[in-house]
Amino acid sequence: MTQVLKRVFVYGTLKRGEPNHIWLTTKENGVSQFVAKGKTVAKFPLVIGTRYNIPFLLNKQGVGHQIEGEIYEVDDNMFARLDVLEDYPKYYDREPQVIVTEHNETLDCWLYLIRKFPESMLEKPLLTSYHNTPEQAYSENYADSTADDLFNDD
Ligand code: PCA
Repeated sequence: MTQVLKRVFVYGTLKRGEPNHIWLTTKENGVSQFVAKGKTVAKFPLVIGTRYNIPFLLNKQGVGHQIEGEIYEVDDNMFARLDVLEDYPKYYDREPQVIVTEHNETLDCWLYLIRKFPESMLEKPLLTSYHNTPEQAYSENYADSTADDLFNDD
């Protein structure tokens, strides 16, 4: 049976050139195909937060900017691996959102977002696009912390 692929919109560390992109290219994780670059139709606050410099798309639609990212089609195995990376549903949640591609098509895609966050997160710079930099380097050593711990020690 051929498998129905799911569309995922990535805006953070899963993008090309960013620290977790390897999850999408590791064959053992399953199938992923790049579709197009795109941006959310809705505005969202995208911030870099905690001492681990994690990109967070906060669930507060209408605040911030349309967020730039990349669309991938993934099989169920890859989708399950991404859920592990994002610690869904404990840490990031996910929901379908409308994405407009660089070719002006609109596509429904899954995206990961944070539903429970301290209001102080909204005082950080609201980004249009995430990029990992040495000045604010992403660290994956947050694996042992819960979302609440992470936000508390920010
Ligand atoms: N990875 C996911 C969500 C945030 C992150 O770092 C992404 O790139 O879309």
